[in-house]
Amino acid sequence: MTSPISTSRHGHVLVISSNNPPVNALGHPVREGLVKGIEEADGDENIKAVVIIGEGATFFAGADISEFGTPKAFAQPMLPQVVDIIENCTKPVVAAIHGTALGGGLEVALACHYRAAVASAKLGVPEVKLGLLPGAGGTQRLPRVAGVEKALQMTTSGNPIGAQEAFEIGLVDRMIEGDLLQHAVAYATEVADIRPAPKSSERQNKIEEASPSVFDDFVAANPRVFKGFDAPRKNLEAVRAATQHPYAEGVAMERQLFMELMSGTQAKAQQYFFFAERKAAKIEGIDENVRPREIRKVGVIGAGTMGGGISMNFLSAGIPVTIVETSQEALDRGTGVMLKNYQASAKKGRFTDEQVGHMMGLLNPTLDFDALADCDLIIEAVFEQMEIKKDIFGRLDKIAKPGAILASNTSYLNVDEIAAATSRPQDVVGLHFFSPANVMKLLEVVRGAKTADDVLVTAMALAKKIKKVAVVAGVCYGFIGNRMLIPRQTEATKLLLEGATPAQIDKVHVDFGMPMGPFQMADLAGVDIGWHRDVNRIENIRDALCSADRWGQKKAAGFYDYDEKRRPSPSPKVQEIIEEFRAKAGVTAREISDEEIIQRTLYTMVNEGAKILEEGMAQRASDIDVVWVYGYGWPVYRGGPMHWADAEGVQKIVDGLKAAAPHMGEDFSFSQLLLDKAAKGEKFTGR
Ligand code: 3H9
Repeated sequence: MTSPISTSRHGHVLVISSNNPPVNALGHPVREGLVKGIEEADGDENIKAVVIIGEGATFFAGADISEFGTPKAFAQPMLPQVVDIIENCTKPVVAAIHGTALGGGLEVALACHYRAAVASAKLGVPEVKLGLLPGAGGTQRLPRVAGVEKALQMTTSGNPIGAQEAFEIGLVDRMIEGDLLQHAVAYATEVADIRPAPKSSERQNKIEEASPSVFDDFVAANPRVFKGFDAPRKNLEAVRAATQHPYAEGVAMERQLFMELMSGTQAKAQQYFFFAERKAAKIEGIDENVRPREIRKVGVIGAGTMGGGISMNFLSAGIPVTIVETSQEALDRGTGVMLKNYQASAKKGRFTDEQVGHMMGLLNPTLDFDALADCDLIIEAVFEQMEIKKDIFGRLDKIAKPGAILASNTSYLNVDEIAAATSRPQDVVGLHFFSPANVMKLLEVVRGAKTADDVLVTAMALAKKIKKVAVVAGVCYGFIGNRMLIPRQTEATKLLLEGATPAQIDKVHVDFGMPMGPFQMADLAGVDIGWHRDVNRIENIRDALCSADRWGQKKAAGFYDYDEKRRPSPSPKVQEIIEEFRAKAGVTAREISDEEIIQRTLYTMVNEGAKILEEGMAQRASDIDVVWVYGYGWPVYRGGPMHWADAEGVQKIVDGLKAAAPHMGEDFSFSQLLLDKAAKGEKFTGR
């Protein structure tokens, strides 16, 4: 097999190039080739300096994650050795960075004596997002070069910084304009005679400058970074080791902490999720030659919270949007909210005022439905009622240009029925955005029975362009995410009658790692969603809350009472309502264990996920996990409901459901797939 690493001579400079598409990951052949390249430079007296550069889109984007957990990860030379060999090269080595220098890639760059980068390059250590820490000297070299506080930020957040910022803090030594290779060779020639070549591992000044309280201050200022996750804390410990121990000891401690993380369940879940997210973009059964339709202009119907948020995604990506409303007042309110949201982001430094002006300039607000005629994609985001949606799609059918994609943002309704209101069901698709639509990363792409392949391919490509993570779902009530909420909500509400409190149930969910529990979520979203005041029936606790004006946070009263700062407290009134219903149903309250809450609210979700799979409503189990992590805040360190079920043991889920089944009655039925997996000892997600 030919090596991905090649060398070439440019005068007295040896250029070591890596060609390992798509991201120049540092798999075994790359590591081996890098060492050979350095040996070639060391052994040749005509060579005075070295440049390491990546071909294609990027410098090294990190270790090869697909090697983790396989013997290849341990094949010699391993990355910690490679970086030491680079740093100990007898000739100065320049890293020539474009694209991304991430993780092991930045560690390679840190081992080089000089770093040159083009302005568009990004540098970072995203290992924490994989449940890890930089394990090839990164936690020891980065604070020495970039400073302790910056190293803490970078390692615990995993977010990269731009080359200009890296230059300002000394992580990049030279900014390059024009041809990277040519300038890097010139730079290497310039520094060829400087001895000793500067070694990151020997720098001490930034370590000595650091305030002794930097670690405590950082933890106090960033409590959310550490909540639930193992890796941020260990990243911090490794950086702390750099400030307290000589380099070699620090590296040994880094290794120890790295191995601890690598053998834990969180790293497994987070690495699984990295690939799950990328797999979600792939649509089964569609020829890879199918090309997306061109989307130059988008139409949005409805300027409410959803319509406005959806529009912002396209404006932010530079795509013009025509937004249609039925009254000037609603239109003005909607565009006003969009502007306010952009201005709030500008205040946080995410946009300049000029960019905000440009994005709002791409918006065409109008009351004229016919103005949608020249749009390539039209997204309906109006009231969730089938008759209204059908009417809109019927009208769209008459005015939309041929080939335009007609999308509904429905969260529950039947996309095939909506499509049947047109003469072109092949152009109709569901695009289910999550609220707030300008923030939430998830997009469920609902594939109707007749949706054309190129419409789906367009939706997936567009999702990437507007920085969403898209998952394909089939047509069923609630698609993937909301469908799985139904058993959770049903059982949570029944548990109230049986003796649990909203606070107890929510606490179990928050302790599990969810951002909020079912009742906190109901209060936030609005207890009154789907409740009709005019139908004056009080059949359940929710109806009773609504008719008592307890609609959730917006009324300062829902399942909880809220003070003026929106802080919740248990509500005696709600307790009264629960007890009334309990008495009516002739139920005697009993002690509910946290275990039972998990069985009835989380295990039932897994069971519903299995039904979704067996009905073919999701392409793969990992897609369900992507929906729940990005749409509902399932803790990524547990991988998503299906990966979590695998980690718990599918048999344990089945046993728990069997134990809880007498309380669940007719609301519950087993997924055959779940039972089969348990019987065969199989997993849903394979890892
Ligand atoms: C590390 O370095 C540990 C060390 O500290 C210590 C070791 C001792 N490996 O995301 P994309 C694949 S940990 C293997 O769609 P983009 C990816 O699966 C590593 N494969 O592209 C996909 O495959 P497919 C630290 C990788 O342009 C394809 O490449 N580094 C890796 O949107 C394209 O990926 C990271 O965590 C990898 N490292 O974004 C960086 N990276 O086509 C992880 C990507 O079959 N990577 N693939 O689906 C990224 O953040 C993004 O991929 C990147 C490009 C920003 C680079």
